[in-house]
Amino acid sequence: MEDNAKMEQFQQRIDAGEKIEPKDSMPEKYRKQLIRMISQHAHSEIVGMLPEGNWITRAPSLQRKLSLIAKVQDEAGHGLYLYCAAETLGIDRDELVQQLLDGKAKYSSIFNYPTLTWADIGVIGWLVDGAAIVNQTMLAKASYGPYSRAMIRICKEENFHKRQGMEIVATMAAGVPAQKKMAQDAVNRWWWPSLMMFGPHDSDSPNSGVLLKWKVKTKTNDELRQRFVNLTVPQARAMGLSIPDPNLKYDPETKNWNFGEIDWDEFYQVIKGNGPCNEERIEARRKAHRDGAWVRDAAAAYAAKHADKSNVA
Ligand code: BYC
Repeated sequence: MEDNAKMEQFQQRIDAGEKIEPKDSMPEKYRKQLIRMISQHAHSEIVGMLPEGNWITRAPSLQRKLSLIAKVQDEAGHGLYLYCAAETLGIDRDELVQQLLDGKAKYSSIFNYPTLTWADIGVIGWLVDGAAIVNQTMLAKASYGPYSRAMIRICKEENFHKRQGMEIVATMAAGVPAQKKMAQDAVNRWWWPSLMMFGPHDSDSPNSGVLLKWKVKTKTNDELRQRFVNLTVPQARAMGLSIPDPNLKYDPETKNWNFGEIDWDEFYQVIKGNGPCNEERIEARRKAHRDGAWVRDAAAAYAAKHADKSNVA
């Protein structure tokens, strides 16, 4: 589907707000961009289980443990829907997983930071899932049907995650001074990495142009980052926590909270694989893949046996 007339036809469908479905004709570049983005998103959900999973055995109460286990399981589910959505574009899940294990695939920078205290679990729910909701509510309107539909369900679950996180943070912020200090310390460490989740500035974002043209994205990285800041600053204030940015200032004219500059050197180092936990995260995925080999073998043997029986029938 590369000649001009077909490209024009495709653009008309996009402009008319139609959803593109797996068997529809689509430009090769559209297909490749979606595989890139959806697979990075799927990997993020799977790697994203690790920082929080690290605290399941140390949750401070049975109730906290139950909701954390449920949240981490939800992230696994999100990864699976997203690998399925990527597979509708003609790529095999095994190939995508292998790219992750080989260290060739990107996943969200945020998951390369360590979870040092229990407050980090609250702050991840509040800030990281909060940022994800802002981004994914936009993606629920993406032009590719399977991706947009996966986002609707994922956003519902992310809302629960954000609430459980905020409730942990609010409880600690209203607790004894040591708890409040722990909550503030977690906000100080996670604030800037959360802003990095939205990607580089629009002027430095090589993929945004084509993604906006094809309505995979309907808002830019900077627009979404600003929306997240505007939503989150009042929440922090309501909990008595401060945002670690001396340049944060409300502009009554634009109704935006203006904020300072992100450390882009840090961002690019993390996405190149040099963040504090990149190696540990990939090693944990490799170990899980090795440990799960017998399950894959058993499932394949069962499927082969079942296929033999249905052939006989
Ligand atoms: N981290 O041209 P740009 C969750 C890369 S998980 C790493 O602006 P684009 C959760 C980008 O890929 C939710 N890499 O790209 C789970 C590109 O590299 P390539 C995760 C980043 O695609 C468990 C290059 O930088 N959400 O909620 O237009 C527990 C240039 O960027 C990042 C998603 O995955 C980054 N932060 O925009 C708790 C959302 N930013 O591929 C919570 C889906 C940029 O050209 N993805 N890069 O080599 C998106 O919305 C978009 O892909 C992005 C980037 C906004 C991330």
